[in-house]
Amino acid sequence: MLFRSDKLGDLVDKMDNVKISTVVETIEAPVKHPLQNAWTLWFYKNDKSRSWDENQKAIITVDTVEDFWSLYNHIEVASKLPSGSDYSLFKQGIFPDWEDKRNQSGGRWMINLDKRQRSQLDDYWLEILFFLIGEHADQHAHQVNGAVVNVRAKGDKLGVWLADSSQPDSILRIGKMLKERLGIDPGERIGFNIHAEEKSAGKASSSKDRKSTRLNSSHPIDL
Ligand code: MGP
Repeated sequence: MLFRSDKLGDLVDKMDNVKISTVVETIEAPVKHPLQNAWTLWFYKNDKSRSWDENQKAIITVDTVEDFWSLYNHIEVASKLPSGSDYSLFKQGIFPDWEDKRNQSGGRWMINLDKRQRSQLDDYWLEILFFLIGEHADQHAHQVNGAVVNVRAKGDKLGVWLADSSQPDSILRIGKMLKERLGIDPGERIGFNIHAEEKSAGKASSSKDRKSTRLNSSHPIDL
């Protein structure tokens, strides 16, 4: 009898353990919703003692909706970053510079904000992040490599980086989508800059000269 009740006791213990471990498993492995691509967040710290590339730091790569939100909720919003900082979100494996082999033939749509538009910066950036991770460029989504927000005292900038600047149709389509999503007035113009041109202009001239070069010739497409 004693033997039997011991056995029963063991069984009850075992079943209790089974229940507990099943519950723990359910809590530990909630279903996450995968993104079509994995995306890496980069932070650029404006440290004058380092080179531009050295100032780029990869923070984390996310590949689910839940991990994206957890990341977004844990980091400072762009408008609160020190001036001179950038956030970049790029497909995993792409360095956020003109030189990366997946960027070098591409360009970027630039949205330049007036100093007084600082209050809109975080909404614009979040909308762009949705555009990226939600693959909202549809059949042109393969063109979208990433996006950058430049926090600057002179006026913040948002750039959406595309892979191939020789595809005017998809560049225009993406530009139109961006204007619509951000609610940019159709009468307001945004410009597309080709990376290779920006890079060579940067090497050949001062910052002041570079601006006029861009305005005069490096906007093959304006919207
Ligand atoms: P920026 O950070 O894009 O704009 O470029 P900012 O700070 O508003 O300056 P402005 O010149 O547009 O008025 C600042 C500088 O960073 C550039 O002139 C380059 O020297 C360097 N830089 C920027 N980008 C995006 C790159 C890049 O992709 N590769 C390299 N090597 N340097 C870059």
